[in-house]
Amino acid sequence: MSVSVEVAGGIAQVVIDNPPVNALSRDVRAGLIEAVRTADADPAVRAVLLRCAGRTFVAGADVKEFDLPPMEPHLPDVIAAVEGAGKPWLALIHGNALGGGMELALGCRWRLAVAGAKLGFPEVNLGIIPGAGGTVRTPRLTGIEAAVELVTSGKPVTAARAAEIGLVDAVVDAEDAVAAALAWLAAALARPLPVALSARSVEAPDAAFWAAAEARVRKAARGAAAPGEALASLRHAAGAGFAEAMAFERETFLRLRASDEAAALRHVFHAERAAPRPAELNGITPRPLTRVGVIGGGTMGAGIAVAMLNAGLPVRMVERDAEAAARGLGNVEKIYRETVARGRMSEAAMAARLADFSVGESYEVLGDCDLVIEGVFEDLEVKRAVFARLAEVCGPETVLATNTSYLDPEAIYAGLPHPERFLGLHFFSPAHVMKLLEIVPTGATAPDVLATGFALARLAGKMPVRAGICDGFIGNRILKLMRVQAERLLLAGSTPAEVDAAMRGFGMAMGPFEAQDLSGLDIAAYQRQAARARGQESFAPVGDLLVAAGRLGRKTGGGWYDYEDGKAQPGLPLAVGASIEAARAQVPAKTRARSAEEIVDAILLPMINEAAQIVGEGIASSGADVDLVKIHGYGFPRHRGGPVCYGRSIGFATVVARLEALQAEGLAEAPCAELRAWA
Ligand code: 3H9
Repeated sequence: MSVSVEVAGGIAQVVIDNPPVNALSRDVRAGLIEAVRTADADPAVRAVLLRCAGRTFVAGADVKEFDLPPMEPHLPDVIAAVEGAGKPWLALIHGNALGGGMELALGCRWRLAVAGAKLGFPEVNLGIIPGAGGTVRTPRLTGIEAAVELVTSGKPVTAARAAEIGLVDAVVDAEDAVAAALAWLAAALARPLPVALSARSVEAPDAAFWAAAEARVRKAARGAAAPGEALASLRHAAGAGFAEAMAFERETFLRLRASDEAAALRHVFHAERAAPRPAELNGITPRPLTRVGVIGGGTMGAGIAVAMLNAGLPVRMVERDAEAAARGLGNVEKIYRETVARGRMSEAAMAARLADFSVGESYEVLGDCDLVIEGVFEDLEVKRAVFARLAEVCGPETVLATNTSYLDPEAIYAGLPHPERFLGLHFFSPAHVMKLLEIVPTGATAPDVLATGFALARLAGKMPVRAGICDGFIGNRILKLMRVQAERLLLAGSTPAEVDAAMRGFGMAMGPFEAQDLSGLDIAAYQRQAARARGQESFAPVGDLLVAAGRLGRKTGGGWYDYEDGKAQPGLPLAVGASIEAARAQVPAKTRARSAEEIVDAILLPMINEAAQIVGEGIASSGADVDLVKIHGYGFPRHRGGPVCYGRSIGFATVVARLEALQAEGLAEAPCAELRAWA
């Protein structure tokens, strides 16, 4: 039984026990209805304490049921039964009270949060809105302002904040929380019963409040629909009676549940939970991780060092000389100082992290590290020299990792001893912030070494994705293609501003040209140069001309755009226009104006094709893995589910047909065999 009732001292303790997170599956909902009946029918019961077994209170509706038709009893009815019960209910919240879990707590007359608990409405992260009174009861408890923030952001609040905004009545200590709750309940029963939330009203704010809220929510949503729908439901709830507001919310919830956005976000939800524990590593014990070495203290090395320190792993950094070591220390300290300045860390916490950090020039100190990550300049010979030195000072049990983004890890470690302990760990800049970690085994990497890469990711809160070896692995290979498509569009008549606006309209964090201006055009140019030196083609006729003219992006005051006081200026810079014309003379193409939708197609459909090719070659284990890479490393809009999920939503057969049309225009390659198979 996932819901049990035990009566003692006049209190019925209703306990939900549905591991792993006490989700409100059909069984639990039925059990709660039964518990209401049991408690109401027992004359010995004065009140009910609702709590959960295991590590958390209810984490929400059961996501596994979302692809099935709604099943009775429906959650709104269950919560109505709790709220309307003859005996008053108190919810004791530990761990998380999320979504439907929070709504269930709102059906109770009182709520207590255990210190450390998180409470909120993450529904918008799943492309839906609360469907069991979250948008209706919350404003009746906290007022509309706090409710808008909670429900439209999807971000949970701490127990302390929940008490501040009135979401819970009090916070209790984790130690002996049940006894504390029983004592609190005894005192509460001596006072008048609070009015049920369904019987309360909301103070309706004025139109200016809603206009400001709408603008804020639209901006943060980056094209996702659910946050705006949640706001509309809250607005309705503030103006309408309880029953009407509930009906409006439910109708919106059911409509959104069936939307492409919700399907995409559920896909991401499941992919994110599967990625850190790939089935191929079941039963394989990772090597221990107690101390990490980092070679190189530049932007990448310092970011990796901070990511490791934040994961609780002491770090020894090695640089080539005293001056570089001092710079490495400076870079690490700078990251922490900025974190403290933003109020995200205390001085004491910074000092504690830095106490675990040392930097020097000698490789000998790395002898007792379990893992050493190389983050030096992207040059094969430089990297090979680092690993030759590491192989001398580290025993065979030490895992050695390269953070290369384009070089072949096999070539980096070729001929060095114990190749089974070597792999690629591709972090993304800034490494202490970005979640994505591409884990790149070579043909020789041992399973427990690969498992260590995944264990490290879990420890550091990274999103690990296994990638095979090819130019750019998964993420940069698709990025390169996206840039090619963006330049093809320029030759075919679009402007950088049109391309960027279309891609932002799709939901990308940035357009391809503004992103290059931010990172610096020289970085991609260097990679193109290296690729050409390896005999590969690298198409960037306009980008090459801009780099040759010294237009490297924001840092030189101009790249694809001109900048003044850090702001991109409107209009096509003369130099860019001239470069496009010059490139068109070399690579003739028919020019015409294109709609935003056509631009998005010309960029995204080839990306989907490349993703299919990557899966077909075995470079990625699944389309879902490609999606995680693009979402967590490249600003792909989460609510579109990643390129493969997006392709599935429009239909792979449609993708093939539209790609063939682009191919006929000279704007794309032919659809690959894998994509045709998907179609
Ligand atoms: C909702 O409530 C709608 C209502 O308003 C309306 C209804 C009418 N269902 O994340 P973890 C599984 S929408 C089923 O690794 P953590 C998860 O798949 C819902 N299963 O743990 C995994 O399974 P496995 C709103 C769920 O400690 C295991 O639990 N709620 C659900 O890092 C552990 O998960 C949310 O969106 C679920 N709802 O984090 C909350 N949640 O071990 C989503 C998790 O087999 N959940 N599982 O792979 C979370 O945010 C995190 O899971 C949580 C724990 C913070 C709770």
